Amino acid sequence: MRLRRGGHRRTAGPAGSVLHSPGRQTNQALLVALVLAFGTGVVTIAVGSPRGAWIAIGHGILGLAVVLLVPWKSRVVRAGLRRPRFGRWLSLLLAGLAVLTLVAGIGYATGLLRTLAGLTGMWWHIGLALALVPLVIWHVAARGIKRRRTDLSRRAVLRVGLLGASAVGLYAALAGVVRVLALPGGRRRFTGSYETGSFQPDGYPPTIWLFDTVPIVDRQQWRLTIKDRTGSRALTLDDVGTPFTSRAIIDCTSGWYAEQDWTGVPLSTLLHPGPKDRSIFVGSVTGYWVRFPIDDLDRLLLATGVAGVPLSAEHGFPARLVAPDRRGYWWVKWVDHIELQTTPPWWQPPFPVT
Ligand SMILES: Nc1nc2c(c(=O)[nH]1)N[C@H]1C(S)=C(S)[C@@H](COP(=O)(O)O)O[C@H]1N2
Ligand SMILES: [Mo]
Repeated sequence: MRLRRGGHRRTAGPAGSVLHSPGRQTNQALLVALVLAFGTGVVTIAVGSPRGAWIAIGHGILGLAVVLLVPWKSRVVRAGLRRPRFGRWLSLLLAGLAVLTLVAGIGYATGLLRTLAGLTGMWWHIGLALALVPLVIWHVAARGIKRRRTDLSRRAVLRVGLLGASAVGLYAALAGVVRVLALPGGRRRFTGSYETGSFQPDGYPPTIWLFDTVPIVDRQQWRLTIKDRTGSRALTLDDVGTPFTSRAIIDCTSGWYAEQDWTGVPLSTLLHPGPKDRSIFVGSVTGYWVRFPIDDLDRLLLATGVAGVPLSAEHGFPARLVAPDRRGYWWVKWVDHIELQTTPPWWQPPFPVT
């Protein structure tokens, strides 16, 4: 017979109930909180406009619910460690990484851990969370969680409510501490990002999503290929047109944002949509690309300069996209082709893959 979590329910947990298995309930609550924290975390990465702020707040509350479950889970873990089992070290690794993920998340949110080993606390938080995914899947598959009818008892619902309310309370208390102690965390944007190098052409960090390298683009050789209702044409940098200035915030997933005055041309002056066009494909010299809904045409800018000077190579010379209210990974650098397409805007991976 395989031992499952439910197997050692006789170890009394803090709830001290004989009727229920505190271990099993702790495990179930923890799994649900972890899955929801992960889901809201992924969505928070994509949130760029204040309408999505509640997702980031929800992510914080769910993370704190996980924190609140730590004392309960450590009892379960201690009981489990008494019997030698296969995968014990993997489980301990999982526990260690989970704690570090929480430390990095809370450290970055409060401002107590802005950077570590040259990488932002947010970067660590995301990296550790991704490393946890296979471990959690293995752990649940190997140990299992038995479901029982009592799982949805009134008592269980009460406990979940209590946990939720405590997590909200802890979130509010933490926000209060950050404010009273004037910690840097109080100055974050709703996305969780910190201000870095606004209004300076080189004050904000050049950032690569995953695997790109900075291309050195020759000004004379560079062409912007445009495809729209009127056909296809190639523009030189001079053809791109009269600069126009627009103030917008670039906000990167790695946890920084910068407000800048961008100079460039509105995409709507470069492209002429046909009646069936549904998306705007923007591609880089490097192969990096994203697809916008056609309705974004009026908001996008093809920038050639920032803070009064031409873009540097790292920041996208000769031309990069400015996509207000969208996170940094939409702001394609080293743009060399833009096409209006009938393809639906959702026809792309949820995040760029290069
Ligand atoms: N071609 C290309 N464009 C890109 C990226 C990339 O890796 N390749 N990274 C994106 C990400 S994740 C961000 S946050 C911004 C960063 O812009 P910056 O380097 O000017 O700060 O560029 C975006 N544009
Ligand atoms: Mo980014």
